[in-house]
Amino acid sequence: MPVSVRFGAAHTRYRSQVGEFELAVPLLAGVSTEPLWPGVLEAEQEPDGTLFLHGVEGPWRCAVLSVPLADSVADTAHAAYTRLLEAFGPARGLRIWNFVPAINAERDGLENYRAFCLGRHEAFLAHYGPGAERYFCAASAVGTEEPRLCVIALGAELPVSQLENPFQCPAYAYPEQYGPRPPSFSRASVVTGAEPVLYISGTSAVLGSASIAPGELAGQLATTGENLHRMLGQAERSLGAEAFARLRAPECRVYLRRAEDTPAVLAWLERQPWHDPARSRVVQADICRSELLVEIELSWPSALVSANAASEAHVHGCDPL
Ligand code: 3EB
Repeated sequence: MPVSVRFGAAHTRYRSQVGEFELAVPLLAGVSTEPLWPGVLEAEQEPDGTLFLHGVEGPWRCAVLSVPLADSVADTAHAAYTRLLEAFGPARGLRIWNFVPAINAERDGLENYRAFCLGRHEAFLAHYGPGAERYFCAASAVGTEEPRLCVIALGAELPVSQLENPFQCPAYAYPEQYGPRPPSFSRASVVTGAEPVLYISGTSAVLGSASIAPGELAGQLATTGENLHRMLGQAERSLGAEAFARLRAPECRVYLRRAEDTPAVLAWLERQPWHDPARSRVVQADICRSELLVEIELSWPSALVSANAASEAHVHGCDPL
């Protein structure tokens, strides 16, 4: 059974009978679910409260870890990423969604997001060694009220291209003022093919490495829109104009710090050329930098979420569409 993410649950849980991974992230507007995975995910509930889901469909990989917070967010992130990277083996990262507990709160003088970045970065370095940034993929990192770190990861045993935004400093090269270790992600990941897969990372009002229009929604939406536009341009270059033109409307997820900004965001979304209300949701989550109010991601998982349908068609002797 295909698996979707569902927003608006009271706490994190996997409902295998309906194929839904529920997140305790409030839904503010739009569609409550989003397709994640074409097939079955095996679920393991461990004695310490860890929930581990994993699946393989052809070249595609999925691993989900929801872990109770250990002594430090850095250690929790390090352990979770070490496990995920091991689970993926030779598969490349394609898209990682992170939900970090109390993301802007400080513990022992370090903001939880920065502690998360520290643990994540050390785990990537330990796994891949120098040059690990070539393995960073599209990602997002936002807050959650639950005292659990949740990491949802997709990978592929295929060539995955990682794209950057020429108007943004690569996150792995952010200066130290943003934390002791930089964020480990690329601005977009692409798998080319008859049906391409494309994930544009959580995108915010960041130019170079600086936050634009701190605390001001309209200004942040304008810059975020420009960054998304540039990433669409990068994706078009990577896929080629023809394949890019054939992409259907993307899944859109908006993370919003303040619920009261929902009407303004919905009005803005309606003006975006890529916007499809049937594939769009706005959720409440704190953003990794405390001055940021909004983060927006676009996903074209089509080949991935239809992989099962295609392989079933194959088994029954008809050509996949
Ligand atoms: C930024 O551009 C905004 O730490 O994985 C966006 C996407 C952001 C992913 C992450 C952080 C992450 O730096 C924040």
